[in-house]
Amino acid sequence: MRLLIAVPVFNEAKYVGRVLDKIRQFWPEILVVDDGSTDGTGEMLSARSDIRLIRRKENRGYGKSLIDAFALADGAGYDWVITMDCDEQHEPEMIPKFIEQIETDRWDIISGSRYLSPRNNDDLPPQERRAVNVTITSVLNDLFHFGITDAFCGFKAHRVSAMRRLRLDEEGYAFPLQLWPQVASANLRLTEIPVRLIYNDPTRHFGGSLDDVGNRLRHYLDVLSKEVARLAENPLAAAPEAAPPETCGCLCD
Ligand SMILES: Nc1nc2c(ncn2[C@@H]2O[C@H](COP(=O)(O)OP(=O)(O)OP(=O)(O)O)[C@@H](O)[C@H]2O)c(=O)[nH]1
Ligand SMILES: [Mg+2]
Repeated sequence: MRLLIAVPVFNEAKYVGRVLDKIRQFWPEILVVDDGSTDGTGEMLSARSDIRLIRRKENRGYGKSLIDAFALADGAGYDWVITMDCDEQHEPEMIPKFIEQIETDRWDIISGSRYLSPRNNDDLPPQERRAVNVTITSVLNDLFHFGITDAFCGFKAHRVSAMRRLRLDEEGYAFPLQLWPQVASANLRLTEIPVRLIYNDPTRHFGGSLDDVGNRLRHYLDVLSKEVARLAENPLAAAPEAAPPETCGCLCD
C-alpha cells in the first residue's frame, strides 16, 4: 500500500517545520502544497529535501490544493492520501489509526471526527464554528443519511482510485460541501474515526467575507445546493462491480 500524506499550507511559518518533523516520525512520504505564502513558509519548505513540494506563486485556495494533491498522488501511483492541516490542529500520532482502518480494506473515505468521542483534554471550539458545523453536518446527514458527526475535519484518508471517480473543482474552504455530495453520489464507503479537538489559536480566521458567520453559512449552503443540483443532472458513475471470484474448475475448496 502506497500512502502519501498531503499537507495544504498557507502562511504557516510558525508551525510548518515542527509539524513536518512530527509527521515524518510516523510516515516518510509527504507532499506539501504551499499556496503563495508570503511569510517565509515557501522558503522554509524549499530548503527541505525530505518532502515533495508544490509551490505556487499565487494563492488558489484550500480546495484547489487538495485537488492538486489527489491528482499528483494518482499520477505517482499512490493508493491512499491522508490530508492534514499544518497548524497543529491535527495530531500526527493519529496517522497509525488511519492506517489501521486503511488496512481493513473496507473504506474509501476515512474521516477524522472531533466530535465522535469527546475527550477530557479537548479544547472548546469557537461557538460560531461549532454552530456552522452542527448545521451543515445535520443537513448532510438529512440529505445523504451518512450519520457523520463532523462535516469539516480536514484530517481524512482517501482511497485514490475512488477519488479518481469524483469531479472536484471547488477551490476554496467550501471544498467539503462539494466532496460530501460526491461521496454520496459515487456511493463511496465512508467511516469516521475520532481525532482530538484542538483549537490552539483563537485569532485564526478564514479571511475575506467568510469571516462573517452568516456569509460563511450562506456560501456553504450555496455550494452544497449547486452541487446537489449538478449531480441530479449528471450523477457520478456507480462503483465498478467487484470481479467475480475466479474458479479453477476442480473440486478443491
Ligand atoms: N494550500 C492552501 N492551504 C491553505 C489555504 N488556506 C489555509 N490553508 C491551510 O489549510 C489548513 C487548514 O486551514 P485553517 O485556516 O487552519 O482552517 P481550519 O482549521 O478549518 O480553521 P481554523 O479553525 O481557523 O484553524 C492549514 O494547514 C492551512 O495552512 C490556502 O488558501 N491554500
Ligand atoms: Mg486550522
